[in-house]
Amino acid sequence: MIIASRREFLRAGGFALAGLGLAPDRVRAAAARFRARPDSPAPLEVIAMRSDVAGSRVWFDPLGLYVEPGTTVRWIVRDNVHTTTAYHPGNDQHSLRIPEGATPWDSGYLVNPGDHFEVTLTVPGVYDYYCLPHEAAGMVGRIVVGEAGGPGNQDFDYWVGRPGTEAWRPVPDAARRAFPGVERIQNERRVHAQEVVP
Ligand SMILES: [Cu+2]
Repeated sequence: MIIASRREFLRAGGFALAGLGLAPDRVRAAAARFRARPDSPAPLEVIAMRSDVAGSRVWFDPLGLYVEPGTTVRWIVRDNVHTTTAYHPGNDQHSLRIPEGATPWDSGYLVNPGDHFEVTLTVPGVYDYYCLPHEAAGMVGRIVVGEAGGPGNQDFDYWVGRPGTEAWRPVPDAARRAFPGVERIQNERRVHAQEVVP
């Protein structure tokens, strides 16, 4: 017995569609959409973007996360207005704290509860990111993808004095204090911000 691969099934489906009189370009478009769906969906992790009612305390939850390479991470607004923005010189001269060769991201402002933004992280290493309006308040997060390594695994000032980094901005003090350690993330997989005791 021959088990047809998805591609063969698709080809057969394409002929069937052509037989129904659909224009060839419509068939190609339909085939492309079908191919774009992965055989098994990428694993998905969700990070909530949080705030207390007064807006005086803001945080990512979890703020530390371990994932396997190829995982899609989705940030979703629960309260207040936020961004998720990678530490990368392309993002307003922030220092580089994602792996070399990884694509930086910037969600832009996510303003309504339920607004969300996704990236799929394939390059192993440590990824640090911040919320644009709340970085100075310590709203930052860290994701470890597979093996820890890269600039995000180094101390915050590793780049100081290196040629080409003159315009880079140092990580604010409150953000430095907020990042969970890489080893802790590897051990616990999900690190949550400390609960506020009223
Ligand atoms: Cu924020």
